[in-house]
Amino acid sequence: MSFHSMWAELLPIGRSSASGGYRRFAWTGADTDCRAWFRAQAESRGLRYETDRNGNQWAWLGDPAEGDAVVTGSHLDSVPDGGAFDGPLGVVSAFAALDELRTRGTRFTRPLGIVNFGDEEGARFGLACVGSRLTAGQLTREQAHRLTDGDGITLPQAMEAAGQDPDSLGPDPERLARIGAFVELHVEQGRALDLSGDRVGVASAIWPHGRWRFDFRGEANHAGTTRLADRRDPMLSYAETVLAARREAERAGAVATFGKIAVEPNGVNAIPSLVRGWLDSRAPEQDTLDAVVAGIEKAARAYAESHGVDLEVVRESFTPVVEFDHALRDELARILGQERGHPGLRVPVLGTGAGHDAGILSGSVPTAMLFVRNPTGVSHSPAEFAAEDDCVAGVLALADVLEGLACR
Ligand code: HGY
Ligand code: MN
Ligand code: MN
Repeated sequence: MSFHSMWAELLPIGRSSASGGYRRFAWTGADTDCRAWFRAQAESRGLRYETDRNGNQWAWLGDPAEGDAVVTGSHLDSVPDGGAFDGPLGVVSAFAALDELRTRGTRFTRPLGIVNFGDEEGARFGLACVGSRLTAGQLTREQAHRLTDGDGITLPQAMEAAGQDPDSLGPDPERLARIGAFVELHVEQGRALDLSGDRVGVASAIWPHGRWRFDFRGEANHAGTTRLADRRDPMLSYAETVLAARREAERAGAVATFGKIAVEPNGVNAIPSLVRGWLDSRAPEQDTLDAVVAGIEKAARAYAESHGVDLEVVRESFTPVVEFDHALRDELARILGQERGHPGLRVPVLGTGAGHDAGILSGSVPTAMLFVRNPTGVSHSPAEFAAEDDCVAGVLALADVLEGLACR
């Protein structure tokens, strides 16, 4: 099983010595190193390698022009100080599953593709799933060109610096038309499998979710000499809004997180002029999510007004609810049950609040996901973990699924 050696090779790339977490942000040096790793894995297996117009990487066994390809893969980029498994587990498992099928002597009757979608986490430019959204036509070149990182570097500038042409960005319907099924394996970002005692599960749906930027503008002033009554302090409105977000989410059975903040001028002895906070909110249903975000915004406006602060709210990223293809979902469950000699084996089918490239592609291509057990459920953290025997079980499950789909 090649999983262990590939994993060991990829592990050090983009890892922060301070936190032990990863900083594999789009179009940075760490991303370039991950991309070089992907290309080396593809070419060492004699696969046809290509980078598409949106910077996604593809490795092909057979000719995709034949159509009805089975594709698997995920992403290699991370959130700030993210874990080792979110994304990379799906890419490493894809190559390891191919190796397993070659060991079995499997004959493929459909083209097989392995993909690394670029910039899934949106950690640098703020929008999730940039590579897959562009390919699926859910993000235009013009919108992508407007993306800017925290240092004021635009996406085109970052892409050019990494040797990728930003003017080629755009929808790729021809590529998607050649895909008959996309299956993404991913570490579970929750504990459902740990609680059920299963190593692998099949995804049912992804909650609707989005990102909103709250800009609280007040009046910069001296922290030591300005009377409290004379202040227009945006930090107060921000703080009250963070607590309101928690209340609204709890009340609705949703989740809401202010995990990122930017303060100007960000001085210890200066009342801020601007406090910019980013809200991530998700809920099982669309109307619940709408109500939660509306409730948070309403509270924020009341707080801002009470402090003489201006507020602008901008929706920066949004993904509607994803119901994975039922036929493909059930086919995966059948294959996984049958392969284990128990046709009636109940394979866990679970929903998730985490977004994925598979969710973006599900509007264009029959799509499914496999989850691998995460004993703590922790993700987007250096503590993210999956046991090696569970990872190997995931590889074998993916191999069974690919064999069932691509070797009819
Ligand atoms: O935010 C998410 O759910 C995913 O990790 N991009
Ligand atoms: Mn993630
Ligand atoms: Mn992910």
